[in-house]
Amino acid sequence: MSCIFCQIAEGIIPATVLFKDDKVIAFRDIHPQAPVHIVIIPVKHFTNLNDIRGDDFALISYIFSVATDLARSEGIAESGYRIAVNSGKEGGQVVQHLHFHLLGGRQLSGELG
Ligand code: D5M
Repeated sequence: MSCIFCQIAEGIIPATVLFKDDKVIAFRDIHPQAPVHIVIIPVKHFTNLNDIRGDDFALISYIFSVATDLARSEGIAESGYRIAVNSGKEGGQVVQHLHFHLLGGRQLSGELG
């Protein structure tokens, strides 16, 4: 198994895990870009958003519910936060396992590109 995030989901590579169930795992980003920087992934391997079809969109909705719960538990819900997905090469995706970034705890720039 070469996918680093699959290995985190399997517990082979250590991570600071904040949430885990049979569908989703959330852990602290190893190179945080903000005081709160959490990576949220589906346990099932999808390379990026292009792999999401039909029933899988329910899983994306669930990931958003996990993310907003984490924003509350991390204390950034009221001050504000960003949920971002880099999908594909020009989207800036480095790790080829679909993931969502939850960022907050500082004033984020308006610049998305
Ligand atoms: O972002 C990939 C993100 O994954 C990047 O912010 C670093 C993070 N990362 C990479 N390896 C690890 C491990 N082992 N633990 C925690 N976080 C990790 P992308 O959207 O692909 O550019």
